[in-house]
Amino acid sequence: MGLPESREGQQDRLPPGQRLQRGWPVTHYGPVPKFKPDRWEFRVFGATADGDKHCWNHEEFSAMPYSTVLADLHCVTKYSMLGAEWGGVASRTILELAPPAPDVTHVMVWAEYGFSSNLRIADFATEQTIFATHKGGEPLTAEHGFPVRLLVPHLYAWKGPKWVRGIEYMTADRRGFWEERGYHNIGDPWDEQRYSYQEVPGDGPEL
Ligand SMILES: Nc1nc2c(c(=O)[nH]1)N[C@H]1C(S)=C(S)[C@@H](COP(=O)(O)O)O[C@H]1N2
Ligand SMILES: [Mo]
Repeated sequence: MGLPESREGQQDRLPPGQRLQRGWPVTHYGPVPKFKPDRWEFRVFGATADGDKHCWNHEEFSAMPYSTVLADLHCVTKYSMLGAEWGGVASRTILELAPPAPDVTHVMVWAEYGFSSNLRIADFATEQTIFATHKGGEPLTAEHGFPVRLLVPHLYAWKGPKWVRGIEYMTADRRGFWEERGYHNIGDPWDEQRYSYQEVPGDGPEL
């Protein structure tokens, strides 16, 4: 009989050391922030092409072009969720609306309570990278990152902050929250880049 049709082909989409997760667990550090629509804004700052900061309030952000992607989520604690449909604003849309200066190499993604994660600009700019507001056509719930969370499907999921508030364009790399606390600076699940002690020179700034 083999695997049910829906699970066929899923095994080779699982990075090494990961197992399939049924359902959708909640994983994060710290409390779930309360969404305050009148105080919320999405901010692009740092080394922008025009030197200005770009801000959108929640209404403006919600009116941005809406994209969907089918994407996997790999948690470094070894579970993976495959093939969910995520909807929201593509990172490429943000890159077009608020372009980085030519010498930008990295992006820091900032979330509520100062949570952050750093990405190489090329990892940020993939077609699959999305500031998700919806999953499976439904708005995200508070614990999964409402109103906006990032998804970078080709990297471990801590690289996708929930409750995102903006991005900072950087001309040199800097470690984000988990990257300063023992997790790998790049975080490629296919290479099992889980912990910072696995880094080789060039993977990230000195710890
Ligand atoms: N703000 C914030 N975002 C976060 C985290 C966190 O601690 N804080 N944890 C990350 C980790 S480790 C994972 S696996 C995913 C889990 O997303 P989920 O709770 O929607 O499944 O969120 C990521 N985003
Ligand atoms: Mo995770």
